[in-house]
Amino acid sequence: MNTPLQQAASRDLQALRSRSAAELLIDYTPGDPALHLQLEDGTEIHYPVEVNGQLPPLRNPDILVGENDLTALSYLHEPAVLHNLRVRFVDSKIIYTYCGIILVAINPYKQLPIYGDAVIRAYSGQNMGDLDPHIFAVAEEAYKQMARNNKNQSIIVSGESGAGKTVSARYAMRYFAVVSKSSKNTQVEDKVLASNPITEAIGNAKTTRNDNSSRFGKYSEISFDQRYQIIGANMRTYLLEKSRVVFQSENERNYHIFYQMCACADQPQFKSLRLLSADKFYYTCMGGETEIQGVDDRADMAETCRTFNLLGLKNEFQSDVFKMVAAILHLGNVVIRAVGSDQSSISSTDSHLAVFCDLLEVREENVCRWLCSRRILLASETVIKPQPRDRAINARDALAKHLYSYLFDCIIHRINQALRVPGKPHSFIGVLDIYGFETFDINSFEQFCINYANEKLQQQFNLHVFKLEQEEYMKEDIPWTLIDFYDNQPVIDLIEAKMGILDLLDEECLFPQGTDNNWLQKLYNYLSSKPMFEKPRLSNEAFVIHHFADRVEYQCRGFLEKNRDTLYEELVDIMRASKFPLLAGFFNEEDQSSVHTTKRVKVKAARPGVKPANKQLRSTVGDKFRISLYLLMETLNATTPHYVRCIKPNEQKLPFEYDSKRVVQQLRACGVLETVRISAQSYPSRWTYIEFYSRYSILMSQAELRLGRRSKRVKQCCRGSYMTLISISLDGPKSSSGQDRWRI
Ligand code: AOV
Ligand code: MG
Repeated sequence: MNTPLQQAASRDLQALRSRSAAELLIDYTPGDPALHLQLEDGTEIHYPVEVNGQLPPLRNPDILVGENDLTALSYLHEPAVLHNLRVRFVDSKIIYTYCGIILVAINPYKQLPIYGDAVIRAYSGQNMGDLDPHIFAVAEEAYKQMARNNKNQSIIVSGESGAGKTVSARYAMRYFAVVSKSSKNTQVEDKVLASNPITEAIGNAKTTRNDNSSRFGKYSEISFDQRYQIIGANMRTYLLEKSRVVFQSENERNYHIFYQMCACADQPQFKSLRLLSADKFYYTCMGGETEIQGVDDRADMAETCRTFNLLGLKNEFQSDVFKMVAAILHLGNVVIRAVGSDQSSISSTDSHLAVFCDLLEVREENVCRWLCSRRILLASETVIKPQPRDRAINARDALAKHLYSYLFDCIIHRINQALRVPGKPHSFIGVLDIYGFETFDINSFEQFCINYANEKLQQQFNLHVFKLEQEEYMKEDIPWTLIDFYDNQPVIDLIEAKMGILDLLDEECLFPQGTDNNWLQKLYNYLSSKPMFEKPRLSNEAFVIHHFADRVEYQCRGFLEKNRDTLYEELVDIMRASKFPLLAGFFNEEDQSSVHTTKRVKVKAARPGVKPANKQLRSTVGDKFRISLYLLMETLNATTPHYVRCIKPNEQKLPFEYDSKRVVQQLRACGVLETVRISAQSYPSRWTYIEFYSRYSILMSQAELRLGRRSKRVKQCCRGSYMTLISISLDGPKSSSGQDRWRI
């Protein structure tokens, strides 16, 4: 129970925190049960120590402010971390800081001159702590550890949407390309780098959070030979946001490639595609603005083509790709009219339908017919049932989404072929760049999957950091008790365990009459008692999950359809009968294993006890995603991980603007503060005797100094000085971060 005094104290502490308490000055009279604190802005605060049982966040000595590793701070707490990052970022324009094993990267929203080849050469061969924190230092560390320990490595980049993950991943890959450049096989590094512009053209789009938001996850394995030179690469992609192909919210765009092509509509090689400007196509104009400030779609198209060529993807393949993209745009413009309340039709003179069928070499009357009706199999006969307009539009959009996602997988497959290494590579470094945790005004199945992926990554990180910490103690024979850490297993269970959200969703999808609302009712019935699940007070159409990063409300509408992701059989048959080999291949069962990376994964990864056998027959999107994440974790756990945490410093994308509230929220969410907490709970200071001696020798007595000069006695000397230090420190061996247990 909180007494009024305790409540007041906690209010004061809140006030301190919100006012950047790292800047507080302290004035303390021994024996007084309260501290009289004065903030840097002059405000005085009365802080009862006994009630809280601990000191408020104490200011670090000036010498430590701006320190390039947060765990080196004497007082490890949220305000100090926040303050230190701000001093570096705002005052010194330094975007990188270490936090133990993590590199914290704050998005500067400004081009910085710190990524040139000369900088890469400066980092090459250096130890991580020797130069300023940098993405290149992390890349170098991974490269060095691969060579030294002969072990595969991973660079795991995370952070919320727009924080800078894709940019960081690109720089890491460029680092490897530059340092491992061999004289004879120079093309391969360029090819590996060329995969980025293509995948971004087809898998990135403008969202309200990021003008170049990745709408798929990517794990790029860069392969090396025995001499640690790049010999190829392989990409694994994760769940592309398909719905974007047919729907974009206000101020958002479809995938860049659509706009790049529309911007080049007048070029001779695109003439036959009969493209219009992007504002004339339904699938590219519904978000409003079709252009992005500072982006030249026409120039980007040239870059896309250049990288296609660099990768050696043939002209015929390129024109097939463009044909498919254009066909999708035309399909979106096919007008479907309502005929009464339960039927629909397409005009036989619909020009877009004609172009669509012409490009894809499919029969126009068939497409026209089977978009607007369905075949129903009865016991003794087959009847054709006309479909109402909304169903016909759904069928059209489902076809567009399938075409695009097959095309996406196929391009990734071709890139992988172009980068394939003959035989098994000696070792690899994987760079993981996935979609960041996101929450919008309306969150649906896509956000649910994205946030689920982020939960899995967070757990991988927690376990790794925790494991490392314990290993460290064992190595030095230090007695330790289990430190508790935030474990997000309950949220993961809520999503993926038996009778969890995905399981119930799959079950509902099995019923032909299943609905989003029935499923939601089941969630309410089975999961309401779980602490991480919540039924919103004001809605019967949504559910809330308490994610590690934030609380997110998901609207249930559309979950079933997106999870089933089915296409009418009749339309599949039409596509399969096409004379256009690329298209026919997409719908040909045998070919799909080469196109669909996720499908191959399915059988291998079946986890006993998690999935009823009958679902093996027809896997849902959620189920495939769960399995692909499981495999990703397996891969990551078999490598040595290196973590980069990207931070978005403000919402407005302003250069070097630091919004403390937003930053602290992300630091908490991405595990930086958790790492700090683990460090603070255990041994906050990790110094060698020599380092301790150099810092505190100024406080030592002449006798101690004489002892210390003989290097063998440094240890003994430090022990003595430590006892002196404790007796003169403010409150003995206790610091605000708990017991100050020096490793001496
Ligand atoms: P994300 O990958 O983390 O978001 P990006 O890497 O696309 O975010 O970064 C967003 C934008 O921030 C970039 O387009 C750049 O304009 C800017 N930016 C990021 N890092 C830097 C840097 N080091 N230097 C200069 N500008 C930078 V998402 O993919 O939306 O989760 O799904
Ligand atoms: Mg990205």
